[in-house]
Amino acid sequence: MPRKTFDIGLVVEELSILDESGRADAALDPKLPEATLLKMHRFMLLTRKLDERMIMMQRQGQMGTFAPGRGQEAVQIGSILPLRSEDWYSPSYRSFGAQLWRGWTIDQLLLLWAGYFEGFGLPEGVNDMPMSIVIGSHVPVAVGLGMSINYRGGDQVVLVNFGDGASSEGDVSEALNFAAVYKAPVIFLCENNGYAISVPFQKQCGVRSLAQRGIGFGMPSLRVDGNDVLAMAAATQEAVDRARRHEGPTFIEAVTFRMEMHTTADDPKVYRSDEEVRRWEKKDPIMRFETYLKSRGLLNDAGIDRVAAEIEEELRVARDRFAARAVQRPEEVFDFHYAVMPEELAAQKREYLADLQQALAEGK
Ligand SMILES: Cc1ncc(C[n+]2csc(CCOP(=O)(O)OP(=O)(O)O)c2C)c(N)n1
Repeated sequence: MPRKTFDIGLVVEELSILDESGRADAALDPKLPEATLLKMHRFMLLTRKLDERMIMMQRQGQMGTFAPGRGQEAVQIGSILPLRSEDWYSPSYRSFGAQLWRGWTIDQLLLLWAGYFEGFGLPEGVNDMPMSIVIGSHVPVAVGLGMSINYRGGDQVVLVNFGDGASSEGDVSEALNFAAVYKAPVIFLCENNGYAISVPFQKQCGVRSLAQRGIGFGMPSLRVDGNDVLAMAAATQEAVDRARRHEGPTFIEAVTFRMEMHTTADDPKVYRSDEEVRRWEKKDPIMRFETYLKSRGLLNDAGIDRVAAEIEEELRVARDRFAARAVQRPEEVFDFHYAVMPEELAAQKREYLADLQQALAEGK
C-alpha cells in the first residue's frame, strides 16, 4: 500500500473586522445597535481608567498586587457582549472589563484587590464564577457546568477565559477533551497576550496558533484579532449561537498583547523590549474602535472627552468610598478558615492580638 495523506481539516480561520487604522470591513461588520456600540466604548474606557487608577493606588500602598489588563479591553468587552445574564461566566484574574459589564461594581473590585472579603461577593442576577488565580484550574469546572446544562436540558452557555500560559496546563487539555466528547456548551476564550509572566508564547508552545489546540481536540476553532472589539463580538456571538443550538464547544484564540506588567509585582523591562511594546501601541483597541465610531458619526473628540471625564469622576468617588471602608483588620488573618474556629487557632488569635496591642501601645 502506498503512503497516503489523511485530511484532518486543519485549517484555522482568522477573523479581523477593523483594520489597524480602525476602518471596518463592511461585509463583516456585525452591525451592532448604536447604543450597544457606545456602551461598549464606555466600558472599554472604564476598564482602562480603572486599571490606571488601581496602578496609582498600588504604588501609593492603597491597593494589593493585581494583574493590569491594558491592551486587552477589546477581548473583554467583545467576548462578554453576547452573553445573557443566565449564561455562565468563569473569569481569569485579568478580567475587570468583562466583570464590570456583568455588574461587578468598581467599589467591589477595589475592595477585592485590596484583600477585603466584601469584594468577593458575586453580583446579583448573573451566573458568574469567582475568578481563578490557580492557572487553568477553573477550565475543567467550566466544562462541568456545561455538561450539567446539557444534563438538565437547558440552553445556557458557559464562557471561560484563560491565558496562553494556562493553555499549557494539563487541566486545560482535559477540559477541552471532555467538552468535545460531551458537546458541552462552552466557549473557550484563550487570551494570547504574548507572555506567561516572562515566558514568551514561542518558548512555551510548539504550535503556531493556539487555535490548533481546539482543532486537536475536535472542536471548531478560530484565531481572532483580539484588539478588534467587533471581531471579538462577532466570533463570540457565533460560538455562543453554536453552543445554544447544542452543537458543542468552540475554541477562540484572541491574539492580543499585555501592555503593562504581568502584575504590579513584575518588571517587564527585564524580559521584553520597548520596541515590541511600541509596535502593539499602534494596534491599541480603544483607539481603533474610536476611529470606527467617529467614522460612523457616533462619537467625536468632545464626546470622548465627556465620557472620559464622567468615568474619572465615577472613579474618584469610588476611590473616596473605598478609602473610608478600607480599614485594615489584621485579626481577619485567622477568620474564614473554619466554620467553627478550633481552640488552638483561637488561642493564636488572642496571642497575636495581644502582641499587636502591646506593639501599638509602645508606638512600634
Ligand atoms: C497552577 C499555577 N501555576 C503557576 C502559577 C503562577 N502564575 C501566576 S500567573 C502565571 C502566568 C499565566 O500566564 P497566562 O496564562 O498566559 O495568563 P496571563 O497572566 O498572561 O493573563 C503563572 C505561571 C499559578 N498561579 N498557578
